[in-house]
Amino acid sequence: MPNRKVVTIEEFIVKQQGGFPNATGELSGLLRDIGLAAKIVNREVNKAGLVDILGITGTSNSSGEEVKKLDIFANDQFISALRTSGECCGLASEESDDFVVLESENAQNAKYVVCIDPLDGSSNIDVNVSIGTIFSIYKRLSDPSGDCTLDDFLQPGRDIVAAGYIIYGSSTMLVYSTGQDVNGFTLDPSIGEFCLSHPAIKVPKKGLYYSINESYQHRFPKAVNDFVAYCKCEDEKTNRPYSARYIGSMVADFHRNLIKGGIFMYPSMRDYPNGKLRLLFECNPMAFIVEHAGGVASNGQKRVLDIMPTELHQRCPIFIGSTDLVRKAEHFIFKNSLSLVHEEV
Ligand code: AFP
Repeated sequence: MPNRKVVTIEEFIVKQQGGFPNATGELSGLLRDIGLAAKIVNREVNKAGLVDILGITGTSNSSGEEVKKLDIFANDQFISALRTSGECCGLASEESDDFVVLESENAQNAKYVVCIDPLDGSSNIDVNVSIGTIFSIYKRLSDPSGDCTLDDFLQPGRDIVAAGYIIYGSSTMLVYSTGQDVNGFTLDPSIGEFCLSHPAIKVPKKGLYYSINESYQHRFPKAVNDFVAYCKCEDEKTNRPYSARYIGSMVADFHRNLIKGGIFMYPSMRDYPNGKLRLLFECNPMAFIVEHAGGVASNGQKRVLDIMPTELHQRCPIFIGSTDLVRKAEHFIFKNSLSLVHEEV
């Protein structure tokens, strides 16, 4: 067996930083702190069935959804890691209505803000299905002598400095990009380190999986149903039908499609014109990752990373993954909008 040198995430971050002579090490420190908090959350996720951390707190998050204890634990861990890190002056979490100004002495003058979904897919916790954490880092726009402001968080995704996710699955992985390659690190529990396992991930241009919650079929726009019907159609030349895979944890569905090729969709629906997923906490970070892996993220009409956010908990329809599949979905949407115009004439 080839004896490959193990590269830990710490070593990798330091090495990457070496490529930027003007780097101050703040971003590297921030990424290391996120990695550390992820290890602590992973430890609790792994023993979720054993300790009294599993269960519902009885409260709801800002989107009115049930909050589980582990969500709160993860939220607290990431806030506390970022508060002590000194590289981040504020954080917006999917679990909180408003952003948090980190007021510790360390955090003063820090130049970054972080958006985080501390535990995505939490309805899967109780049943031992993969869940994840999603994060993105932006440079603050406000004057560093004062507190961070809402505008620091309401930046388009194209201005993300680094983004990534942690998947707590059959193994735990941290995948991130600082705007170059996308690299994946698997947690080796025997040494407690994330080790480089998936260097320079590239999403296959064509994919064989489609992921959508088809139970909402009657609420989807016609174009989405037409595209799903296309995915199911027999066609030898394009390897159809594509296989349906839907876990209900965006991180897990996205991760599979990133590695194997496929499309994940959460479209607009009747009564939910912007779908369910949040632009800042779920769509933008994943769009940043997929683009740097050679894929595409669209809201059906335009690039997700070009959407200008107007509020923290804004939602956004999403079609994300392999380029050919996302472009095909966009084509169905475009075609349908044309036929609607014709019908109106
Ligand atoms: P929860 O965190 O409430 O389980 O939501 C997970 C999620 O935001 C995303 O990870 C899934 O892809 C999506 O919602 C699943 O939503 P549906 O249950 O409506 O399909």
